[in-house]
Amino acid sequence: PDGAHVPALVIGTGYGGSVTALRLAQAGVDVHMIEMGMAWDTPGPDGTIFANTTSPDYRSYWLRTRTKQPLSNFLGFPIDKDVPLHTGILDAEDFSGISVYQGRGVGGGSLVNGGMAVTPRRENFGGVLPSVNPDEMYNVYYPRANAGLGVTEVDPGWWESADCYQYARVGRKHAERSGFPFVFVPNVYDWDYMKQEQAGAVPRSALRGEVLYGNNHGKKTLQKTYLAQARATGRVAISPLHKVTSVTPASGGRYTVVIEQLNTTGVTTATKAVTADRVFFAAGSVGTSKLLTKLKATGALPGLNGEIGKGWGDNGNVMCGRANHMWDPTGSLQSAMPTAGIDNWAAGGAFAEVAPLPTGIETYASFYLSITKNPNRGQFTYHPATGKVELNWQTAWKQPSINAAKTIFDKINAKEGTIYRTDLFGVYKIWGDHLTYHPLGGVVLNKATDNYGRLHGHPGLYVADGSLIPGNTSVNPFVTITALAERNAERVIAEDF
Ligand code: FAE
Repeated sequence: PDGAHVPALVIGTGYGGSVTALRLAQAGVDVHMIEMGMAWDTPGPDGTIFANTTSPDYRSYWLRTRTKQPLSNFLGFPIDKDVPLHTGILDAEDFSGISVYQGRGVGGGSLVNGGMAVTPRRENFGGVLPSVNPDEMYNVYYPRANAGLGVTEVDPGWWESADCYQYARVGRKHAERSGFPFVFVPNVYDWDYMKQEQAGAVPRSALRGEVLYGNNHGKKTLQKTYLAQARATGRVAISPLHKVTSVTPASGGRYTVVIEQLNTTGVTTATKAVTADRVFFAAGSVGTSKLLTKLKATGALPGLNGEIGKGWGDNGNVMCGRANHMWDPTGSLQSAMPTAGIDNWAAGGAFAEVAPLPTGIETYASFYLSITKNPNRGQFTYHPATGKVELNWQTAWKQPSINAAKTIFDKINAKEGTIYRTDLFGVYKIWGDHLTYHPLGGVVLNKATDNYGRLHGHPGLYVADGSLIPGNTSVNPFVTITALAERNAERVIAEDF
């Protein structure tokens, strides 16, 4: 309520926020989490909490009146459609040269993501978080994060014969015929549940294409892992549909936090101010960067340093599809949870996830999301005339990513005698270079903060999310975000509380 005081306030309920809240609560600290998105705990009129990927509705998008599907076209036809304005689950946030997809709601990105839970290869870690000791990460914090998230591997014997992974087996065959290492990647999906989906014994979720707009069963989101544990301590409260707009110093070393309460059409219905002894920014790379860039530029937090807003990257995301021959069908039943990738990081700077294309029909298409070594970095800046924070990314900055992805797919196409699909992102457009699923950086560790996420210039303010990671993780990012949050929380609790 307005005027309240809390010992620790956490902005955002994604990976960084959930880890921080749990560890603080276990140390005896009362925590209040503020989340701009919805709770996602109540079924809609169709009896399910989340909408299906093939039939987006009012639940699917964050305050848009038309869907913005990552694959905008199929066989040349645009597939987007009108939807009612609603505080839905997937935000396609448009900046000048890029759309940044993010999860909105209690659980953050864990609500909408593919569940791929990948620890970077140790030899690449120096390029991911150069100021962090790899020994402590690989011995302590990566294992702790994987355990907390419920990460497991698919049963390879089942995978070899499951209809829903035919697309992945085709991906393996083509990778191996061109000499690329094909690697299984762990996931947070409940594989026993998926086996029962395949057998027809339970309601389908991953096998109904559920991913982008939420999974009704099977996926271990943060709601089922870290946040469930945090709630069980009795010390963590969560306020959904509340958005933090300002944090300023108050007397006694405390901070005043201004929070807007939203209704489900995004209108502010109340504005509240609370005080907090400590504030943890865990609003995601974009959310935290936007807040801190504005608070620095407007003088609300004058002690922040010149690194705020810098070092933002897209994890080198780029998508493409390939058209297979008729003898390589990828299956009309496709699990929405990916299990594998093609690792050409060392030789070509690309790690390509063999991704599902769960349309429900045979497409003869192989679809890939590549994570690439892209050196380009954007910066957030505040524009006083509009009151908005902008990002200076340019679409052309994806060219290094396209080049890296081509080291894999040009070779596969040459070997197989196949071509790229040109109908998935527009008309005659091969590369999905207009988006990222993996925003990283903007408040980089050991630059804008100390080496444990403490913001410079304002004791008691911390950053705990993907904004700490300088733009690339070489693989899918959430395990690294979780492990870094575990590391930083342990240090901060031991030294500052
Ligand atoms: P995040 O999870 O984004 O949480 C931030 C939270 O803060 C959100 O719930 C926001 O609504 C909330 N928030 C923002 N601003 C405010 C504010 N002002 N006041 C209150 N609340 C606020 O941050 N990663 C993988 O590793 N594997 C995958 O398979 C994978 N697939 C993905 C698929 C899709 C479609 C998308 C969009 C992402 C995917 N990711 C994947 C990325 C992953 O979900 C993302 O890196 C993490 O969720 C980022 O975690 P953070 O804690 O930084």
